[in-house]
Amino acid sequence: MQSGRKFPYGKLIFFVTGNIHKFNEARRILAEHGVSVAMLKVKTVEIQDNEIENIAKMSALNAVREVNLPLIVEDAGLFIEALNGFPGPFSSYVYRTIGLSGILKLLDGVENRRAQFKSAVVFCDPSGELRCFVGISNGRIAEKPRGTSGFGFDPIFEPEEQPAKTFGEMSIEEKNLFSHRARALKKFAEWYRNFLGA
Ligand code: ITT
Repeated sequence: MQSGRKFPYGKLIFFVTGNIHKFNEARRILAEHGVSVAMLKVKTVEIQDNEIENIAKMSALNAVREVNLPLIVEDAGLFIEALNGFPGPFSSYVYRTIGLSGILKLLDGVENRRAQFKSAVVFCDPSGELRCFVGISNGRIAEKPRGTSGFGFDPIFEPEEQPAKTFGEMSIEEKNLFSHRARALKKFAEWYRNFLGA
């Protein structure tokens, strides 16, 4: 094992996010894979890029520079096929501005409602290790919002594995069975346990 890989925290990772819903989803999925997680709020400037992987990488590098701890950052977005991938990397801004009703209006009368949630989880540590794990959830945009669980676009996204329900109608455990974030975090956890010599 190389030096710098043995952290005094065991299989603990810091998750830099301001989104408690993301953190709660991550806590459960990572626990299932033997990794503990602590939420860390670090004020970093989020760059704009067409690729969420690049946004997450820059945020992770900046955060490590600030706190000098092994950490993960996640960037996620909703990519709607009929809108050529919009809102994609601008999902957070679009959610805050036009919201669910704005997206539904853009899709009014549109037959193709295929969409994809994508998550990029980036690990970075003070030794300079940088890894990116991507997870995808395919599904469709519902005609109307349903459910009050979760956050963001959850009430209008029906995953293809469980099309009768939106993410907004699911518990965290159920959403984690199909979600982009859970898939990316599972890949991260498997790699991280190995990295730490589990
Ligand atoms: P961070 O502090 O981790 O950056 P954030 O909420 O700003 O939290 P993102 O920058 O990754 O997160 O923004 C992605 C946006 O995409 C988010 O605000 C939601 O509107 C939407 N989104 C991402 N993942 C989602 C999910 O699992 N369910 C619903 N909406 C999601």
